[in-house]
Amino acid sequence: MAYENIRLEQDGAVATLFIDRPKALNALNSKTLQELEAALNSIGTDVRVLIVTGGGEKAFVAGADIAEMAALSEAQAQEFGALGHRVMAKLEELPIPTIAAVNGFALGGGCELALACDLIYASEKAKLGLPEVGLGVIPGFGGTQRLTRAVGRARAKELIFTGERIDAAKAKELGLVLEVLPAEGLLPHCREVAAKILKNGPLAIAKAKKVIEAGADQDLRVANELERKTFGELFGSADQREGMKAFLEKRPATFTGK
Ligand code: CO8
Repeated sequence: MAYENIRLEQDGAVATLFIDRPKALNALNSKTLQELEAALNSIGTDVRVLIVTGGGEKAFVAGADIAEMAALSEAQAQEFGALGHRVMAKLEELPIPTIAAVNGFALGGGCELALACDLIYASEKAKLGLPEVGLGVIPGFGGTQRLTRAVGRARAKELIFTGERIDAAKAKELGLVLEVLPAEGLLPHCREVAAKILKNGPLAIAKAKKVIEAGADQDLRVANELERKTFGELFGSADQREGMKAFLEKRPATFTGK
């Protein structure tokens, strides 16, 4: 499918989604969010890792589109927020690992897009932040919740109340970003991580992601029960039989995701 503001490329089992509207620093307007929703819905079972990054040199995503938002009525803002939340939830709930390659500004909705990914790597040029209060609003695509879960309440409050932009090194110190890479090394690093993931059982990875996400907001006993049940269920899978057989036969496993 042809998109105007995004690009979805696939190389084997790894897809890369570019938010590609560099003239507006990849700001998320309704059209871009709708295209993102369509692209995420179109991802087939042959894709086993998704990398999300920004087109152009400067930005991952510089936020929701302020020019579009400025004139929204309250009802329209509710709709716009719901669309953004749908996209972030869809991304978060994909049954495959998602990697944000933060190649520049990741502000407001851009930071929230990265936060909806499983892993965040950043280039040395990256700047992250949630500056919404400076515009008289609050983060509206999940930032108040996902940032808080990622870095804790006090740090999230500090970043949200000050609206301060932090560099990649600071973001790593806070645990928001996993690694900081030179700009030219960012996508290759994400692809290396993807290659490591691809060696493992896809069904096991999907289940691990689900258990981590579903368990995170639960009481530890309930969450551990979810793990116990899911662990047992995997013994009904072809991947479990193949993974363990391959180990015993001292050969690499050939997983089918079933
Ligand atoms: N929206 C629209 N256009 C943008 C945005 C944006 N978020 N960011 C940059 N642009 C545009 C600029 O207007 C400019 O356009 P033009 O060339 O036509 O004037 C172009 O991109 C280049 O930007 P700059 O000239 O400003 O580039 P600089 O290098 O000088 O500055 C910055 C880069 C620091 C990133 C600066 O552009 C900036 O501060 N951008 C806005 C950052 C921001 O505040 N983001 C948060 C937006 S609010 C948000 O994301 C809320 C999410 C939830 C919404 C929920 C709704 C219900």
